[in-house]
Amino acid sequence: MTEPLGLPADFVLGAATAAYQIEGAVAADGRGPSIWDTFSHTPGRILGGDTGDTAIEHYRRMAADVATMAALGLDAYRFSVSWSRVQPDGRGAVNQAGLDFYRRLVDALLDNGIAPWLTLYHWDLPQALEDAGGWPSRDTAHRFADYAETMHAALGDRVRTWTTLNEPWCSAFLGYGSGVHAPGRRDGADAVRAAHHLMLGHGLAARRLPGSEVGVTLNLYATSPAGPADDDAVRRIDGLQNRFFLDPVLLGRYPADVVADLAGVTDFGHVRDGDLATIAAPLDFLGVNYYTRNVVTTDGPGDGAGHGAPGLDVGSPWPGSEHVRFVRRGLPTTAMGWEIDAPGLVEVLHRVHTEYPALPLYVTENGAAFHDTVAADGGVRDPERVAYLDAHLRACAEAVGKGVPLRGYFAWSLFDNFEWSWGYSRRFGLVHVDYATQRRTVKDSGDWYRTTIAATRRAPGAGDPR
Ligand code: PNW
Repeated sequence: MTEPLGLPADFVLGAATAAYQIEGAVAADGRGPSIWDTFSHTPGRILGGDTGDTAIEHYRRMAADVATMAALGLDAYRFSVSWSRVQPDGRGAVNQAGLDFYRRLVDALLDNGIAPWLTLYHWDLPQALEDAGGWPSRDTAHRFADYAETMHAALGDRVRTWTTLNEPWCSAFLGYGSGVHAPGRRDGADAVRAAHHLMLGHGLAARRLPGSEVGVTLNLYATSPAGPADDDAVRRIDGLQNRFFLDPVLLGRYPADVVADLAGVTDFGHVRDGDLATIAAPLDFLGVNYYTRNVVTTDGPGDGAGHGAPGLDVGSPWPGSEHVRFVRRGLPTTAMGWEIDAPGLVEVLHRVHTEYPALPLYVTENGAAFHDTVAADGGVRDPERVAYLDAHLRACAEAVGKGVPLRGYFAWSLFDNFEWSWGYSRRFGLVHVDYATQRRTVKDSGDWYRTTIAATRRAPGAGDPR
């Protein structure tokens, strides 16, 4: 029997996906194009020329996929809504057929005792809104709030937990700064404006989801100096990656040092009176996505951490701090090249809890890519992923033991899927997908997760239910 990991018995254990990475069916039932359709169809943007046109056909296979979730015993499933399925142009009338898909999904989850965790925005902006200026344009924040209200009117009675944005750092700095993500623009000032309007959209949307549990998900990194002279490098990268979002959302202000670092990039003229109060809307939880630690230097070799797949032409996502290098320490890595550093998760959770107002926390993504294959006996042996998940769930238990109000964990990802600029070349799933046949096979890690969930429920004295 799998050892319980020391997690509280009521700790939420789920898994996550995102619409563009799994749904396919990009032209079905009136869906409009998103920036990821345009981007993935632009030559040179995605490794191998892959697109999300078919992905893992979740749109068509939803019922069977929910059955897989039930077989794993998931408490909760974190998914995102494709905005352009619901509002093909990002504004105006609702496309009922698109909305119905999410209604059916939510009903199927509830029928199986799985809590639906709905993310409104996981990077797939309707193309029509990008054509009107995209996230650097203030109007996009208002369109997002309208869309949030539309979704809430439709599903607010059945979905309790709502996340506005997934990883606004990626949307802003990879989408508009380095260009490694859609829409592939490369301008530091646009990236900073995009970040502001994403957060503004979050704050405007939060107040239009009454009666629900509302949060936002940030991708946070532990950040360490490569050497004794690298405190400034840490300050800069922690500033742009972590504090540039944590401070506005939780404290209602931008970090002054980061604003100063960006002096040559933008004068923040896009920030209006009252915006920061809007952005700091009261929240019910913060979602933390954690994958690795950034080790940084300003006086040694390293890479620019453009975060692109190899061979793709991308810029820097670190405006004003392009001179900082990212260093590898020689630790074991995943297939993304990301060093495995579970203590960094404890560090991040503890830091958020101690430096910001107390708030329930959830790890809304954590996981690892490896090059999994189906063995002759039909199974998928992925002991490295089991070890990764085990170490990070133990880190969660350690954080809980330190008094961090961490309430749950979502593995990234439930299924192998379209890994953005890496296409289908990197597999994060607990469930393997054979892309030629769409056959799903639960990996050893999926079996391990199932037994871990069951053991956590049973564990005597695993913690007092709250
Ligand atoms: C997150 N980076 O993406 C996303 O939320 C998922 O959709 C994605 O599949 C998963 O992590 C694995 O990559 C990230 O370069 C992509 O810093 C890139 C970065 C961080 C997160």
